[in-house]
Amino acid sequence: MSRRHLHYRRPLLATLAAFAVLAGTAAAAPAATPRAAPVAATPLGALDDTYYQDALGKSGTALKTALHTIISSQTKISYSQVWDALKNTDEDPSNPSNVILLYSGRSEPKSDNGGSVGQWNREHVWAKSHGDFGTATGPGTDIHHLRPEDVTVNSIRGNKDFDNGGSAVSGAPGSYTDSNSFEPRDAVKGDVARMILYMAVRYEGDDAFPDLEPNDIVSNGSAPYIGRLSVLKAWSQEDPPDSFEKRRNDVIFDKYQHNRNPFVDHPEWVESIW
Ligand SMILES: [Ca+2]
Ligand SMILES: [Ca+2]
Repeated sequence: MSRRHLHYRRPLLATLAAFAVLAGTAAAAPAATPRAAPVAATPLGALDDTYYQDALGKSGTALKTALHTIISSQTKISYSQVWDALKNTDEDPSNPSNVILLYSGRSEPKSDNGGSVGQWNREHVWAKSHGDFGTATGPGTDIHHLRPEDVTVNSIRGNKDFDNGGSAVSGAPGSYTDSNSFEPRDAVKGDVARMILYMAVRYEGDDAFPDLEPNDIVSNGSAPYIGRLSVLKAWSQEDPPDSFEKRRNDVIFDKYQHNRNPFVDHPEWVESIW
């Protein structure tokens, strides 16, 4: 029995599933440790046997297609409901009155949301102009890629693609930007990559919204693409999912959208698809 199996009460089915997974090839990632406002983390083995059962054993396009079907089954929330959801998903584990701002890394009172300088607002990590999906219920309200951010820093990131390099960003230590790209601080580089790649799999053009895809350029403008894929893949490797990111995925799954970011659960699927 690996150590992670000692941390959680498991339903019988999940316990049985764990043996199947241990006998198989699934990577046994360490389970997330619930922090503030804990949710019962779902053991990866149980997820593999249930949520991901139609994806296991697949790779490349077949894996992407299977994951698209799985994660497209979801509850959708409105743009106004996003405020309250982010106050839970991005809660500061050291201070339940605050949220952590994605690029700034600052702990900011939950109540200080709004549009004024010094407040936090709703950052679309997949910039909403890339595909021009706006804030109608859909990709523009999908909290898998919506994060609290300082109003001014959010504006500096704007709709830039992601890439390494540039000048230091005031108010976001460790972040850099130039005329056409933005580099987030190291601690969230992988988070950003996995959010972008979630969006690419979730939105395939079979609903009222565009087919979002990563590519390897910057200056994508309003095209439904975000770059640079080679950099995002490196970021995902350099910054694997931590307990904050895993808890966030669990909270979205348990309380809001009831779908998951597969790349938080199985980061190795990034390389399998791209
Ligand atoms: Ca991270
Ligand atoms: Ca897509």
